[in-house]
Amino acid sequence: MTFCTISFLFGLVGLTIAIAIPRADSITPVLASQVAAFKPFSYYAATAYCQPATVLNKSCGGNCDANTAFQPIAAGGDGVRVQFWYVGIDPSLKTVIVGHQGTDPSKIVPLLTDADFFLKTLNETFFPGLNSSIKVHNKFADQHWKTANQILSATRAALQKSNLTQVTLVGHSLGAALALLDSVSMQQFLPGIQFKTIGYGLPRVGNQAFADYVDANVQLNHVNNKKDFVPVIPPRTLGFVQPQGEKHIQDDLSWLDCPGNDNPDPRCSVGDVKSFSKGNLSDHDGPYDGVEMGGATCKNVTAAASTIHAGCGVFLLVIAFSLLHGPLQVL
Ligand SMILES: *[C@@H]1O[C@H](CO)[C@@H](O)[C@H](O)[C@H]1NC(C)=O
Ligand SMILES: *[C@@H]1O[C@H](CO)[C@@H](O)[C@H](O)[C@H]1NC(C)=O
Ligand SMILES: *[C@@H]1O[C@H](CO)[C@@H](O)[C@H](O)[C@H]1NC(C)=O
Ligand SMILES: *[C@@H]1O[C@H](CO)[C@@H](O)[C@H](O)[C@H]1NC(C)=O
Ligand SMILES: *[C@@H]1O[C@H](CO)[C@@H](O)[C@H](O)[C@H]1NC(C)=O
Ligand SMILES: CC(=O)N[C@H]1CO[C@H](CO)[C@@H](O)[C@@H]1O
Repeated sequence: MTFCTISFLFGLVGLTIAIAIPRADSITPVLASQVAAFKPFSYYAATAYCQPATVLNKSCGGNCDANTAFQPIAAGGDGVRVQFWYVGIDPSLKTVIVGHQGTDPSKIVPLLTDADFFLKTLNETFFPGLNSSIKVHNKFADQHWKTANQILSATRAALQKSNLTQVTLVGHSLGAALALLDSVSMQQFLPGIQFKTIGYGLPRVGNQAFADYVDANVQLNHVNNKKDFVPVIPPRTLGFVQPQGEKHIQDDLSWLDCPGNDNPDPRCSVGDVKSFSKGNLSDHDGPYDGVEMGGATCKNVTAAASTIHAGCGVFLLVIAFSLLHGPLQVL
């Protein structure tokens, strides 16, 4: 063998190792300034839990008060059959904001609608021209249809009124899943507009083809808090895959950037939460850099909504899932 051949072979081995052991090294800290930049959007995600009327007149409590520049445009949903949503303008952040409510435990119907699911093709009406191999959680898709048209027209109105060219979609839990579906859908109808999506405790929404599409076309960040197990359900064994963009909050409250799909490093959700017994549902609502999600933070909601923790909803969801599908393997 010539020196050249040997070098080449060593090169190949090196390359193979580099490919085989990819991600652990590339996990990097999220800088304090970057963490701080999430905060207004964390307040916006929490705001989506509040009653539309109180979002529209900015009396929803601390989460509304935190974003002083916010100008509401429209809001809707009943929190039972249709998750709350709102659209508004933030001139200081120079973006239109679209917020989606997560699973509110005080509303039993959305809980049950989360329980029995499968992967299905996206509806051509809202996702024109997308490859039919792209599939998502049927219940997320069904929730998305209910508000897609209203939110699209409110977003158009907000863009016109503000003359802005950026839309940021936010949500927590189920709300993060809806924000992600909305971002994929709205891009088809609003060419020339820049979209950003920020999810908190985002569950897996679709299959590998969906994750690939999101990775190529959506500017997504999803923040996972400590041992919250929602980001690792539904399981990969049922064909669900997380898109890229994970930011994982560590036990010491530092944030790490976890590249790739379902990064298995122990500092990222998949590696950190290998099974339900290793997960902690109390982490689902946060705090995300001090911001707590869920209806409990809203002013003037019903007594039930204000006292039950949003995490209970996910717990019931998991119980319902387990009853339907047998014991759940996360990986
Ligand atoms: C905001 O709207 C709610 C619901 O309609 C109403 O009860 C409340 O008085 C309003 N608050 C303000 C400050 O206008
Ligand atoms: C797609 O959504 C539209 C509007 O909601 C609905 O009428 C239609 O039945 C849906 N198509 C499929 C294939 O589910
Ligand atoms: C859809 O995706 C599949 C799998 O990635 C691919 O084989 C197929 O060519 C795609 N179809 C279209 C119309 O792009
Ligand atoms: C709106 O924005 C465009 C470019 O983004 C600019 O050319 C135009 O002057 C703006 N119009 C108003 C009324 O601000
Ligand atoms: C679960 O998380 C909560 C809130 O972060 C914490 O107080 C509790 O000690 C955790 N439980 C376990 C078993 O780690
Ligand atoms: C929107 C709304 O009803 N706001 C009220 C919430 O409750 C406080 C006191 O409990 C009132 O001061 C607000 O006007």
